[in-house]
Amino acid sequence: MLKKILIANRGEIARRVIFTCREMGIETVAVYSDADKAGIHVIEADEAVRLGTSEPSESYLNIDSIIKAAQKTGADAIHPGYGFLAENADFARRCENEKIIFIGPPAEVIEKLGDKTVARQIMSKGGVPVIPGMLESESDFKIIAQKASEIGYPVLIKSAAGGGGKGMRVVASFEEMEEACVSASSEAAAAFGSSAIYLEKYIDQSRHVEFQILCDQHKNAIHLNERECSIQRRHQKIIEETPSIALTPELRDEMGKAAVAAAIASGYVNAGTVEFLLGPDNSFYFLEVNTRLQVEHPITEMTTGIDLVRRQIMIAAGQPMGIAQEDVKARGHAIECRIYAEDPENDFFPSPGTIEYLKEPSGPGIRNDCGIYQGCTVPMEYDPILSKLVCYAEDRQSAVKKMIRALNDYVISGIKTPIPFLVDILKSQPFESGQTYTDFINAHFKDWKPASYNAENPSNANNMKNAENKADSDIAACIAYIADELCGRPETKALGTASKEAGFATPWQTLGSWNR
Ligand code: MV4
Repeated sequence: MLKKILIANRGEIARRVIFTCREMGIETVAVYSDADKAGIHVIEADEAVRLGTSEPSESYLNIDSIIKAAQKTGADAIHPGYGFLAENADFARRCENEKIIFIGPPAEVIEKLGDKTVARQIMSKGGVPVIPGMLESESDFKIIAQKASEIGYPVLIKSAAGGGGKGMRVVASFEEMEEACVSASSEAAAAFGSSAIYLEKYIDQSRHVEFQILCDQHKNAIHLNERECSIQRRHQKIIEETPSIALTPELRDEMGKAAVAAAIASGYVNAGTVEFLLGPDNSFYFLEVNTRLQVEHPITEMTTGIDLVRRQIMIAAGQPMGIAQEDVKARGHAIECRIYAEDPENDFFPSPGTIEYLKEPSGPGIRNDCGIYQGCTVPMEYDPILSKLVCYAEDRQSAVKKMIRALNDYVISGIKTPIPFLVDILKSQPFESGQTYTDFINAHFKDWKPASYNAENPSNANNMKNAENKADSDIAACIAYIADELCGRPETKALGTASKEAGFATPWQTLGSWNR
């Protein structure tokens, strides 16, 4: 078994990996940038190594510094988390060359699947349904237009290097084709350093349904059912759930088999995700493989009872799977809400700053994968995810109710969060009835504003989760005021005077050196 793992990441995902390592008796090494010297992962890990200044290129993206940190601390493996270097084939290859185990697929697999046209070729050969379109990239718009007229408009131009919606253009007619190709390839070049584009038939009214896969080094491959991730904003997922309301047991079985076929066709090893587009007629098509542990993996852990990080580590250590497909049994319903440091009232603009007060929700079936603590600072340099709130219950309706309750119990002050926006989505009729298509936010929540708004004190109004009417918001304002008096928010009054007079200590007094 592995003895020591370096975690090449930060925030909630680094902490998530540390927890499992601790349970497995594996030592952990955190790496950090200057912005993160008091980061949660530095506090939680057994050891911590400074990488460099706050810029990602000097820290979490710096391959040399991370390899050096692993060598210095004697780590035998690196867990990349998600984002940063997680899907960087050069990094995985460098680990292989330095005899450090990369907890993820082989570099060659990351590379192949990272090229969307190569991935389409592999899947097409492996019998996995792909969206009608081109299997190779093309720079001549006339050839692309030729293909478009064969498959029929509307079509979608995609970046071969891409993913995440960048360099993507829906084209409705021949007239729009040239301009769409030019702008898509220049956007792709700027975002991914490659202008390569290709064509697919555009599938309207579709859902994003992805399957979790696990593959060991001994050619065993299984799937752990799906996650429905259709609720996205600008290609950023915000709410994920499992099971998908759109799948029958038969369709789940069929798509699961296609996901396993995708794993086998690509020579996949470790945990991965096979993304499908599910059409309104229940036809499904391969989209891409994400060669990493995903942000939304906890909902699969909740319904299957399988710790995916533990499985990743066991697979990386060479152990056989030990789970047969028939042993995977999902129960109940799980939902995840992503809590970002962003302002839903101001076009989701980033909202970095200091967490002045934090109260996490709790109770049966609630899991909060949280990367912040009271008094910490949320830096502006990185992905602004604060935590992932996950609720598990017997069925979808109970899980939704639990999530609304948990969001209402969640207090984060000092920065803006989308909690009121999330509550409104979960309470909405289109969500309740499962109309979770990829255009959900645009169709139902484009110009969202909070239901009630306290013009006299907008910053307090932001933290009122239950403000359904003026009376509620007034009560919430009073509570927030009293809470401020008791906890002594530094910008409102001297630290904790009221409670000192009353004869008890506040968190701000007891935090000591943690109170930065
Ligand atoms: C599509 C599509 C419709 N037709 N491909 C967006 C990101 C990238 N991973 C694939 N995406 C899409 N590909 C065809 N042929 C619609 C989308 C899409 C989408 C997919 C998943 C989740 C949200 C989305 C939002 C808009 C468009």
